[in-house]
Amino acid sequence: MTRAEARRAPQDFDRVLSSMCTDPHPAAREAAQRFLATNPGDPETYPTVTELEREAVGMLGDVVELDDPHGYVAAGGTEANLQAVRAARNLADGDDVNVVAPESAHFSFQKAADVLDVELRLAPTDDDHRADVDAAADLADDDTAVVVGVAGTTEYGRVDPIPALADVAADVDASLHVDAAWGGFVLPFTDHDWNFADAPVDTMTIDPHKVGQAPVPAGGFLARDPETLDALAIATPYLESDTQPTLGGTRSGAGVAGAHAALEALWPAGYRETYERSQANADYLAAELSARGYDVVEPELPLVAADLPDGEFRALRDRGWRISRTASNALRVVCMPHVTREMLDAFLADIDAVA
Ligand code: 0PR
Repeated sequence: MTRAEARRAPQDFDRVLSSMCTDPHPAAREAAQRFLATNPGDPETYPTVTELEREAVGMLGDVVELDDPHGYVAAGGTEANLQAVRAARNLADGDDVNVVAPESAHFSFQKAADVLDVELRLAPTDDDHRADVDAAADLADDDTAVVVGVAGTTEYGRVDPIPALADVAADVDASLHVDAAWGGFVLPFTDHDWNFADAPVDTMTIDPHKVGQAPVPAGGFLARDPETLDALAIATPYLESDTQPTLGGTRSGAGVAGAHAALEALWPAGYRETYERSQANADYLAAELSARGYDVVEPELPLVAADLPDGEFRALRDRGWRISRTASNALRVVCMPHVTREMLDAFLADIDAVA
């Protein structure tokens, strides 16, 4: 490769340890390429991709144990979270609504609150980085439109007590949204209570473009009731279809076809295999870091957080490792599908070298 070519080549995943993006499944890559010029935002003109989207939503329903799912393939978790808040706001009585979420909720809820002009009330997390249910209950009131729980937090990979948060929501007649943007493709293979069968969840974010191994952009927005999508629908008079519930107008057919192909190839056996390998890698990294004397947050899902001195963090970045830190400055390593044992051994060898 010439230097000019190298400048235009996407970077590979050899040293990417903190990103929630990953190498797409080959079938998903191929499907995305074929559908690059299609627009699921205009279903009457692009019926093939529209049918793929319907099937993809159906398969997402299988992943989250929802028989008759309503939803669509969004641009990402940010859009899906925003749409969940928007639907809840539109369905709520009164105009002074608020959203109750744990402090660990992704920053997309800040964007949603800002765009939708609703108040975001953040409940503290407990010693193990999970939503504190009593604190959430204290914040919830008659103006609460939606209570949010996270199933697989961005920073620590924790699962909030979803059934207890459902009770908090029910007590104030609010809806319950679960953000499983990252966790949704690993949780089916664990014992956690997180999905539509485990609790009266109203809406969920689950992103094929993260652990789902679909190409970007492919987020997932799912709802139990059709009324949720109705609450988002806007009239589209000059299109052949009458209404549009999505936030985007023209949308990525590549994202839809890629998500469909990834789900078809990997659900459930491929995702299970990925989960088992990633979890084993996370457990291995956590044990190796502990053995070296670092303070490690036990990985409940395939995400390891550990205290690492600033100097070592910077030295590792200088060696090309793509790593990031939590708000409280811990190193976080997300064991995505592309993260192999060999990568982690190379990373540990570099930690030993810079320590
Ligand atoms: N919900 C959760 C739980 C998330 O972790 C994220 C993204 C979102 C929602 C928003 O999803 P979109 O980014 O698809 O809109 N979490 C990652 C993060 O903030 C996003 C990311 C992905 C960051 C790849 C860097 C990166 O290289 O860490």
